[in-house]
Amino acid sequence: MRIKQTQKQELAPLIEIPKPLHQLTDLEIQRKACIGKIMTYTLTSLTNTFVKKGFQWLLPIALSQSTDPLWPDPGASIEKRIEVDIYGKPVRTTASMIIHKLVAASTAYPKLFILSPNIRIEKAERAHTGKHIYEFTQLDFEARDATSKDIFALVEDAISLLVEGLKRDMQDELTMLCRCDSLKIPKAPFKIYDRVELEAKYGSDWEAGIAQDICEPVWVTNIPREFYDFEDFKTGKWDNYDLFLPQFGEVLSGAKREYEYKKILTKIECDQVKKENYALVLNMAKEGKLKPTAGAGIGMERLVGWIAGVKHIAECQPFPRVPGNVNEL
Ligand code: ASN
Repeated sequence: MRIKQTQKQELAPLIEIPKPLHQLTDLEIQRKACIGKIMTYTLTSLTNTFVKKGFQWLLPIALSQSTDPLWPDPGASIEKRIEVDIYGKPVRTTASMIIHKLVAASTAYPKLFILSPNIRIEKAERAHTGKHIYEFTQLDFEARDATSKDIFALVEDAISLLVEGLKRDMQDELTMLCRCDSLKIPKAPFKIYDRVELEAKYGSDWEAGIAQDICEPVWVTNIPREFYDFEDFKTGKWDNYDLFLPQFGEVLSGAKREYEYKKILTKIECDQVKKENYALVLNMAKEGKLKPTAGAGIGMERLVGWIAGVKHIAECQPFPRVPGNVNEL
């Protein structure tokens, strides 16, 4: 069963907008430096974990004919999609590298990850939610023949190792950020909720509900959204997942992927997404060259925001990208 999504209204709590670097006081610069060190540690730890587990590190791209449609998506709030012409062809700025991941994981890179800048021009009314920025970085990864369970285990391991390391090696920084005691090493396996049970409990704004109620990371599965996530047409269940963090909500989204031509075509048509933007993936699927994969992307600013206990995730950016706020840098 396919569900038509509509965009959600949001009641945003007023969270102060982080200032650009040149306006910070001495104390604020110290805090910014601590968050920067936590970001460096986090990037090092996660990329080491992926490399050790046999993932290839790919470099990101910024302009492409095909990018993530970000539709239908229960959390969508895209004000503008950036499209420019180069060499007489239209290209879009990267919304996520999901399409590239599917092709790469099906061909030369069976296990891959990319630190990928994603541009999503969120509505300006999201400036004060504390969890939206219009440019962010994902650690986006994909593995051929992996299942959702494999991805859960991989992510749980990576995050537990990271927090364990931070608590061992970054005590001064965590103390300065008042997170030394409150940051706990999450216990694997993380709890798993079905989106249907959360809707029954919290209603349509289940994402905010669960983020407020949890004290540690939890999985949410079965979320109707973009065509590339696997959907069982018989049961209407989606084999996909989000990882939710206290306060910040979704820090990771991913799925087992569709790879069968007919299913992908049906879903693209039903979503009214432009078929011509996904011709390459459709052709590969038609020729049986698209392989079963699973993967996800971790939002680095939200992850570090949770670790550092920030109010607004733009505090984790050297050059804040707050919706509606364009700075010189
Ligand atoms: N990175 C996500 C995934 O792997 C896609 C996204 O960010 N929209 O499913």
